[in-house]
Amino acid sequence: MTLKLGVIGTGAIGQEHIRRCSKVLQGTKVVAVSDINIEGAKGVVSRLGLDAEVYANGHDVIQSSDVDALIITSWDPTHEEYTLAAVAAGKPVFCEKPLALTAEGCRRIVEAEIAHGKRLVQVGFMRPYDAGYRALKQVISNGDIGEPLMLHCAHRNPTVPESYTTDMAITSTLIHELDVLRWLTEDDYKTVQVVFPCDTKNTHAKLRDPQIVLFETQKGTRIDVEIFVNCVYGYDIQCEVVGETGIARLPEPASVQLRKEAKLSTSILTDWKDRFIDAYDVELQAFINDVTAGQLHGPSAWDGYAASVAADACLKAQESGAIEAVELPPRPAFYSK
Ligand code: NAI
Ligand code: ISE
Repeated sequence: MTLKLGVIGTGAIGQEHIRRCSKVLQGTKVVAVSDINIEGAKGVVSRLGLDAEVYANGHDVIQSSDVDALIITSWDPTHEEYTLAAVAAGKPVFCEKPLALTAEGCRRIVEAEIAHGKRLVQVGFMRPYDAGYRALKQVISNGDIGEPLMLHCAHRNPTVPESYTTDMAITSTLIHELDVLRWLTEDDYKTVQVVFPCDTKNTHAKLRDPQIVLFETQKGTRIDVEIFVNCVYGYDIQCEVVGETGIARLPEPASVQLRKEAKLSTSILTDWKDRFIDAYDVELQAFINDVTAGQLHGPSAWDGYAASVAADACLKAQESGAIEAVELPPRPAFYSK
């Protein structure tokens, strides 16, 4: 069976996902796309040589009888509306992060999915599919470093556009850590505080950069995450877990070591597309296989909601400067693993 996909949003990651679903992955093809920039969408279809219908309105893609499942890669504020429409149409949907802009928005999706009676939603949290994070989790769950006591993490982008604002450091960037660190430690957040070092001179008027986010988890682990989105030097994701008997670090991406001109060096990636290129392939192949087999297993609407509950507390902490509670209700049996 070939799963026929409709993709809404043909910008940076939309083009990447269309390419991988059309040229790399098995058992699927892209039959419909849409973007508010319709000329851009037509250009993508033509450049990739696809036989896909181009629609002016994303809802027409969802309703198309030719489309079996959806991929949503439009801007963050559009995710809730399109995901709810896909669930209402009874179609499986892979929605890029964040699932919605607020926990309340995610909750509406959770409730719609539960009312439908079967999982339809996978959130585009790709890091649990990354070989490095998987190896790190294995070390922790083997007990190789004892109980995790502290995590030191960093999420650095070389630069962001002027449209990127202080809150987006949480809702668009930290949201990856909010998901992957829950998954890694099998724990939930209890409190959060956000502190602002001196701003870099490379930031913009509407962005405090860098930021440090400090968590205490339910089990008492302390986590610090540096978010630095105008770090200039590269795209750099760090995660160090300090346990009772040792320290485990997320592996660096493979890169040739150079000995030259009295220097020992390795390159640092500069683009998120390259850093997690394999993880994106694996997450989407898993979505395609699971939809075809009739049962989703990847990051759920509940995971999207849990990350957004923490994100809302981070936003409050950005404003207050205080330690804020993260209050995640119990997970419904519908999402039990
Ligand atoms: P982008 O700005 O390059 O592309 C977004 C596209 O959505 C644009 O072409 C825009 O015209 C279109 N769009 C906006 N509103 C729309 C609407 N109502 N209907 C249809 N199309 C609409 O942005 P980018 O970087 O591709 O990000 C897209 C989404 O993917 C964002 O939600 C972002 O958070 C997420 N993302 C996830 C990444 C990951 O690592 N998982 C990496 C980059 C982005
Ligand atoms: C972007 O939307 C992503 O998801 C990237 O993975 C992240 O590094 C970046 O900060 C976000 O803006």
